[in-house]
Amino acid sequence: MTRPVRRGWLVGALVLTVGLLVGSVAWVAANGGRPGDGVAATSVSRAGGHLRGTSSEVPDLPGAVVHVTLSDMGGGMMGGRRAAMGGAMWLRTDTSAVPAGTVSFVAANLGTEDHELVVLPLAPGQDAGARAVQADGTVDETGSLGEASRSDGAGAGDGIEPGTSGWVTLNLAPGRYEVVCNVAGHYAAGMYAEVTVA
Ligand SMILES: [Cu+2]
Repeated sequence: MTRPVRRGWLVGALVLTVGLLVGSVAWVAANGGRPGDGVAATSVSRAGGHLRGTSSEVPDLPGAVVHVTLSDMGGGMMGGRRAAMGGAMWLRTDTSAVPAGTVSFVAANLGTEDHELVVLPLAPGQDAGARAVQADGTVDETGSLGEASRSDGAGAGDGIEPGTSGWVTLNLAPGRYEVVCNVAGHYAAGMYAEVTVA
């Protein structure tokens, strides 16, 4: 009476075990079998989603990747007052030099207000941080090579909201570039950094 029941249970357990084994082998084949791709995508999204402290899932971006941190002191003051203080905001890159060609920028906003990333050329002899600030608190974007100003997305948008990332992929010729946040008052408050493309 008990034996057939027990055998049935054993067969069921065996089928389940084999099924799990086949399933995990199939999963490894599907996810671990691609050389490089899956691993790269995972590490990049980790960089965007965890290490950089934002919720955005950053895709696998082509070329050399420059991670940029955008931040501010918070505290709820208006941009104009903060700009007048100077140095209350910052823009940092994890590298100051990349090879020419395809370059992707990932901008993580760790601050308390919207920021953005604009890539501008630097003329020979021109220093980062030395652009004239216009009456509206921005700097001239003439010659811009592109920008990341969208929350959780690529390219231009309405600003990168706090706790999110934006990104952009550009083709850069050798030269010196200045990456800036051109929200009114932010350049004057310290949001710029130099990147050399060689
Ligand atoms: Cu900013």
